[in-house]
Amino acid sequence: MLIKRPPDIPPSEITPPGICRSRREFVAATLALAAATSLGLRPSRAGAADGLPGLHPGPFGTDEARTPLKLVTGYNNFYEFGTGKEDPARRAGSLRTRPWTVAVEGLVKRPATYDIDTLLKLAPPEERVYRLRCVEGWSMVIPWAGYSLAELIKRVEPLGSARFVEFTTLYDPARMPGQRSRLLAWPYVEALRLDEARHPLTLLAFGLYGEVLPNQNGAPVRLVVPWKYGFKSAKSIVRIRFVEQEPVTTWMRASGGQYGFYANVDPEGRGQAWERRVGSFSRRRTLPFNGYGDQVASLYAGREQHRQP
Ligand SMILES: Nc1nc2c(c(=O)[nH]1)N[C@H]1C(S)=C(S)[C@@H](COP(=O)(O)O)O[C@H]1N2
Ligand SMILES: [Mo]
Repeated sequence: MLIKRPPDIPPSEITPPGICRSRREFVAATLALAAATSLGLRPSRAGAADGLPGLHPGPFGTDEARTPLKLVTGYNNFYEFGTGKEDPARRAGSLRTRPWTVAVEGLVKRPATYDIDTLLKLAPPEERVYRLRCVEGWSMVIPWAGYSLAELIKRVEPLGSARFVEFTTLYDPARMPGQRSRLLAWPYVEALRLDEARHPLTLLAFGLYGEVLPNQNGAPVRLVVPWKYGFKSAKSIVRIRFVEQEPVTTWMRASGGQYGFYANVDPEGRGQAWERRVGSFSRRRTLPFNGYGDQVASLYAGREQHRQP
């Protein structure tokens, strides 16, 4: 993703650093992590997970090879802990995820502040193997654990005036060293249209590979929106707010039109035709909606995908 926008550079000139990075650099990083992985690969143990009792296989699975756990937890984007891919794994240990509350507020009949352990038990956890694709041109296949955000949405009963849902990450510069720089407008804010948020694919995730989420992957609770670029999947959420107006998200502020509000995975978009699975060397074509078009394309009927508003 982009780092900084000096005032004299228009947003259209900014390329995310991941795209600028040479192939050699990418391969070297992947190799180093893959070497670290060979001993540490753990299969998912559905149902046996500490802290995720009752985890059972959910819908929307894929048979594709899963990205090894060490890569899932060692190659991350979590700018609150730095911009390097290995920074979150090295630095996110300082994040304390208990006690933790998530305020659900705004245009709802039943606003509530949920303790994280109550939120975790709101619905039975499912294991969902999703592809997640970053605008930087890499992707992973990850067995997430959680339940559809729709389960929470129906409990708080949105008012008829609610059209968007905004997700806010923790603001804690003492523990999130990246927030001490003005790289982005902290806290990180992302948002979905209400129908996107309610779509059964949209996952409120508490774990991966059968275990509670590692801090670097957004503990204790994050979003996973698999048909959109990874940046829409906000980590370490403390607030979910239902609003009428389209929220201004962190990446909209930072990069203007390039990573717009809708920002669905779009192979027609600038430099987005190809991707590389982290841990593998071959490139593959990026699919529209990251391959979830059958489920979600109807949400965007009439909207031109490559002209992200
Ligand atoms: N709070 C917060 N959420 C975030 C980010 C971030 O920097 N801060 N990065 C996003 C981006 S660009 C991606 S690709 C995914 C990466 O998720 P992962 O590291 O678990 O694979 O998290 C997204 N969620
Ligand atoms: Mo990303």
